[in-house]
Amino acid sequence: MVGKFFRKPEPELQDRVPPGQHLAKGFPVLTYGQPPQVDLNSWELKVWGLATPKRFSWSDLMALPQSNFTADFHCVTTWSKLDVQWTGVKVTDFMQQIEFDPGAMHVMQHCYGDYTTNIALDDLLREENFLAHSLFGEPLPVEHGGPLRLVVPHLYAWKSAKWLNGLEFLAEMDLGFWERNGYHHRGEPFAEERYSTR
Ligand SMILES: Nc1nc2c(c(=O)[nH]1)N[C@H]1C(S)=C(S)[C@@H](COP(=O)(O)O)O[C@H]1N2
Ligand SMILES: [Mo]
Repeated sequence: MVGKFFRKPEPELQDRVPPGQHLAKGFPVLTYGQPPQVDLNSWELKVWGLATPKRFSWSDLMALPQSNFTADFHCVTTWSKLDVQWTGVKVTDFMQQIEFDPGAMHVMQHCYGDYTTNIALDDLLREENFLAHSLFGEPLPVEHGGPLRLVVPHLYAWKSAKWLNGLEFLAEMDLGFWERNGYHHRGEPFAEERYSTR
């Protein structure tokens, strides 16, 4: 589909656009259900499971090293957006605060509004991943996951939980919301891991 909402990538960008994807015009919003409204005073990010339990308040999070990120964003419904600019905390910097068990291999992302998505610990710990609170220099709009979302650029965007509220460390893979509803457990866009093969 090319037209009002999509365009074909320029040849020099083609290797950044995974197979079966088109470039979106603008930045579409993809949410299952209603976006939750979360007040910064009561906001928290919790860690539990195979890790020392911990709760981060908004000021705890803002006290961590802050970085700018430019990343490509690929939704499994076939739109991609290149060079999205975000500000937030590198996952590897955040993880300096976390003590997880050697047996932890997977993580369930939990959100305000009950969305979940699973990720392998190795996929979470990559250098390019981050927790974002700003988008193109403005506070992250609610519809894009504000106050805080995870961004995992190397996987389809359903793995980038909006309104992130918890990280549960697990020994075994468990399936999140879309993964239980037919989507691939990992979701690597260049391998077109769209649907579950099981
Ligand atoms: N909490 C939550 N996170 C979510 C979703 C959702 O419905 N709820 N949708 C996912 C999907 S399918 C995509 S493509 C991206 C969309 O992010 P955007 O709305 O900022 O474009 O968020 C992901 N994270
Ligand atoms: Mo998506």
